[in-house]
Amino acid sequence: MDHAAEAYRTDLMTITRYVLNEQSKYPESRGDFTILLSNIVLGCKFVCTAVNKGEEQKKLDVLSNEVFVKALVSSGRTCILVSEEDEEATFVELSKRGRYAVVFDPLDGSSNIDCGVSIGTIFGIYLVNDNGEPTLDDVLQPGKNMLAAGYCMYGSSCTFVLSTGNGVNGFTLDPSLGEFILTHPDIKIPKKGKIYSVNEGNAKNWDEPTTKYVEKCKFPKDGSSSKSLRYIGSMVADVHRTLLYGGIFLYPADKKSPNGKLRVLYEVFPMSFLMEQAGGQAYTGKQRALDLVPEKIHERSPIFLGSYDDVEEIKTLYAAEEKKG
Ligand code: FBP
Repeated sequence: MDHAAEAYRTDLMTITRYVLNEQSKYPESRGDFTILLSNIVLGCKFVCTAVNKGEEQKKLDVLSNEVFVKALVSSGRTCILVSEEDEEATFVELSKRGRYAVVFDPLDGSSNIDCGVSIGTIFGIYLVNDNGEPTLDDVLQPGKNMLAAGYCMYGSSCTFVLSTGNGVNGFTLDPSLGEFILTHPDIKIPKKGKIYSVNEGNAKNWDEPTTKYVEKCKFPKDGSSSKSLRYIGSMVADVHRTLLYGGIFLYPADKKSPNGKLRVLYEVFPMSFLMEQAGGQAYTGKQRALDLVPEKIHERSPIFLGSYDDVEEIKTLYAAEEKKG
C-alpha cells in the first residue's frame, strides 16, 4: 500500500479547515470571516444542487439570490450587500449587522443555464472599519481594498476558487462528503498563454487597440504561433480556464457598449483580485482594474485579464494609442 498516497487521500483539507488555518495566522481574529465564508459556501452548495436538478433559468436566478441574501444576513457578519439581481443595495438591520460588505453575482452567465453550459457565483468581500451606519461608500471603493474574493463554478464538477489575499486555492465539491476539498493548491497562472477569449461578434465596434490585439492573436508577425480562440460566454467558465491554462479573457468597450458589459463590483473586481493573486494582471484599457473607484453599484467597465505577458501586450497597444493622442 502506498502509505504516502493513503495519508494524502485521508488528510482532507476542507475549505473550512483551510480558512481556520488562515485565521490562526491572525491571533486577533474572532472567526467572523470563517463564519461569513461558511455561509457563502452553504449558498453555493444549495445552488449547485438546484443547477443539477435542471431548474429553469428565471427561477434559478431568483432562487439563488434569495438563498445568498438570507445566508449572508443570517450569518450576522454583514452590514451591506450588493447583488447583481437587486437594483438597490441591501442594508442589514442593526440586530443582525456585522462588519463585512459583500458584493456578489448569485448566478453569472445564467443565460447559459438552459443549454447546460457551466455557470457560476462570483463574490467579493470588504471589511467595513467604522461602526457607524453602513453607506454605499463602504462598497464604492477600489477593488484593491477587498479582503477576499472568489467564485464557485457549477459545471462537470463544482469548483470553489478563493483568495484571502494570500494566493489562490481551488476546492472541488465531493458530493459523497458534501464538502469542498482542496484540489488546486496555490494556483499560479502561466506567464504567457496560447488562448484568447472574446466575443468576436462585437469586433466591428471595437476600438483600434483591441482590434490590433486580436489581429495579433490570429496573425502573429513575430513568428510565434497564433493563439486559439476559446469563448464560452459565461465569465466564470472563461476565467476559470484562463486561470488554469493561461492566456487572456477580454470584454472590451465598443461603440455600442462604451463601458463594456461586465459589472465592476461583482464581476470585474473579484476576478481581477484572483488574477493578480495568481500572478496575472487585470486592466481596463485605461488603468489597473483594481484601482478603479466605482460611482454606482451596477457600474460596468471594459476588462482585459489573464497572463501577465498577454495583458502587458494590450497595455502597450493602448499606451501607443494614447501617445497618438
Ligand atoms: P449576465 O450578467 O446577464 O449573467 O451576463 C454576464 C455574462 O453572461 C458573462 O458571464 C459573460 O462573460 C458575458 O455576459 C457574455 O456576454 P456576451 O453574450 O455579450 O458575449
